Amino acid sequence: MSSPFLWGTASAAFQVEGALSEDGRAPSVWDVFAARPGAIRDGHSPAAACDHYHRWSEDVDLLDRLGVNAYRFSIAWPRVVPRGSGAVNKAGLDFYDRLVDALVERGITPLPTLFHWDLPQALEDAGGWLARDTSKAFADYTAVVADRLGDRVGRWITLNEPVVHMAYGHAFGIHAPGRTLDVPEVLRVAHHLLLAHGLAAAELRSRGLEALLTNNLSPVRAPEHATDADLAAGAAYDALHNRLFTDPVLTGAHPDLSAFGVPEVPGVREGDLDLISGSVDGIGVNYYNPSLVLAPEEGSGLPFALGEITGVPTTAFGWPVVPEGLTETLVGLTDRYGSALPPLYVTENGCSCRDEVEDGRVTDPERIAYLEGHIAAVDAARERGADVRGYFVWTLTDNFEWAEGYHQRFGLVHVDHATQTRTPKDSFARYRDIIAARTAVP
Ligand code: PNW
Repeated sequence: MSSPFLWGTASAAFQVEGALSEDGRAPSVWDVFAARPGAIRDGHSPAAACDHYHRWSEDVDLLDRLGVNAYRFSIAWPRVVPRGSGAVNKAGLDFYDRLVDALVERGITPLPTLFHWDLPQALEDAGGWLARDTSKAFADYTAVVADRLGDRVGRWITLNEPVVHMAYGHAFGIHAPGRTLDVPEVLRVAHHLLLAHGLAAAELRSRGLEALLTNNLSPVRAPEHATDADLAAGAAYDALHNRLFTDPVLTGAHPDLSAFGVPEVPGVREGDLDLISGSVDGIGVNYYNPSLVLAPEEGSGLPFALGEITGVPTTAFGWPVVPEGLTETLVGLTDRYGSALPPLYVTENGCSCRDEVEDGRVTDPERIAYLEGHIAAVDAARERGADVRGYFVWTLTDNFEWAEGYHQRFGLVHVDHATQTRTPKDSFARYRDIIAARTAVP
């Protein structure tokens, strides 16, 4: 029997858990970054988030009511190995053990992500992703978690969106750890993330487990009447955003990064690319929107500039709504990588809306339209030959949206952050009905 298509929702530890200093958890780079004045919009604090650490059972009940057969969540490295390497914190592992048991009991397949940006601060202090040792520490932490949960969890995501962590966290400084490195050092970070993935995948596979890598992908759009310079900028952006963390794992080579003025990626040692090559049993695709890429202004320091996609609806975040871009992404991967491409999973897709509770109800027609459009886009991609095995809505509950704090509400469930009251939105019922219709036994 082939395994069923996975219908789920996705979340991340730091965005929902709270309880940042409970049961032996140590600070992550996000705890420290969020405390910097000005780092988070309106100074919102991640301390409580959705209090999922205490309310996880209520959240699993919500998943049960939604009727999903899968749930993507992330494991907080600083809960399990508080200093990043060395001593293991049993209480941290126990938390995820209980969560996995509760999911499995309800027939919900757990899909954990091992790194969703919350690096233990102790590792950051020792060099963070600029240090090769961090990759090794990640593999050791992976082994610890896999040994504990591998009897119930068969499929794992190593890293979430390494390109966003690299660019926002290490080049632009708008995400933790808030660094603004120059291009070669940013690419060194990229290599250590890829190496971490490769080493962790080897740990998982040696235990008979599957390793997936989740990337944020955004198809490149050129402006009308594009010049050669615009097209060259588009190719440079595509190499950096879409291929830097995909080509090495599928083809064993880096994309052409010559536009960035770096002859080769720093830190790559003999054997590294062999380890990274072919290290995935699935590719996770997080899709939000396409990117309009233009030639840069003189002296901008980057070989591309980003424009604004007009003529389509936008989300509360200002992101353009373009469902066809998801079809294009999934079919594009299929065409580009051919037989080297493993199964695909849409591991995040969703939108933030201006959601307010009125008389106990949250009406979110924009989210319903967004989800219907993007699920149809997945169908279209499958009809065109893309081997898509699952779809996960970002996200179950409104949560801590990184530098935006609680301002962006991506949830199917509204959260009143003052009281932690959860109220399923209209989109929750719509997604429940879509899943029910599609998983009904004839
Ligand atoms: C993803 N962009 O982040 C993350 O995986 C989630 O943790 C996050 O909550 C979600 O998408 C919504 O933002 C992104 O600017 C951050 O293209 C930035 C971008 C895309 C995704």
